[in-house]
Amino acid sequence: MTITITAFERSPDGGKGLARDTRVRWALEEVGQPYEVRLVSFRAMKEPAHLALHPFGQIPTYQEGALAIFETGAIVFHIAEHYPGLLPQDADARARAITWMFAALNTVEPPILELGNARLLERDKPWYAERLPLVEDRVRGRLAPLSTRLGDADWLDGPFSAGDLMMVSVLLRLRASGLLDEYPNLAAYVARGEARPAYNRAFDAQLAVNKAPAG
Ligand SMILES: N[C@@H](CCC(=O)N[C@@H](CS)C(=O)NCC(=O)O)C(=O)O
Repeated sequence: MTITITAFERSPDGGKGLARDTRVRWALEEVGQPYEVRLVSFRAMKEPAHLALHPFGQIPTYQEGALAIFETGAIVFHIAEHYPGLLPQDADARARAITWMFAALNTVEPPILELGNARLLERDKPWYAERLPLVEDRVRGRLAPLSTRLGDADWLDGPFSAGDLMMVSVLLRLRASGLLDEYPNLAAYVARGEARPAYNRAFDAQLAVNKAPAG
């Protein structure tokens, strides 16, 4: 069955790979599943046809036969459950890998998004300079324990899993802030993720969309 995902017609990051279709592309590349991409404009994302797929009018979505789902956590979990390569066979190890997916999305990503929003949307506010260090410290509050837990391991719990895919994807959003470099083992962890051939294929595919002449 053909897998179709949606992605921005033009990503606001210009192809840096931070739009969330990259995580889904990466998961599909890791498990070796071909997929098609339907590009959507910001306007189309808010129209009924897309809202039927994604109630919040966002990307990515995922369709496979009669199935239509949204939310990158649910999509990557679905891929990992249905195709081998992203979750261990052992039930306990599998539960721990899933735990890391949730930790990435639910515990680590929120303060990172808050920082991104502050840097992008609040720069002109009179309280920006005063607030920024507070927001950065909330990110450090997640990075420090993550760094301690990772230690000198390559991945969070044994072999690379969907948990690492999600955690690396979330941490990549920090690059512009410089905060990641305060934790050399996390910076190396992210670099290991980025060095995976599947990540590179996913990154190149989204870049090709964003570098294509506007049409
Ligand atoms: N929690 C959602 C977040 C989806 C999301 O924020 N998508 C962004 C692109 S990365 C989007 O569509 N933004 C446009 C908008 O919200 O109007 C997920 O993980 O899929």
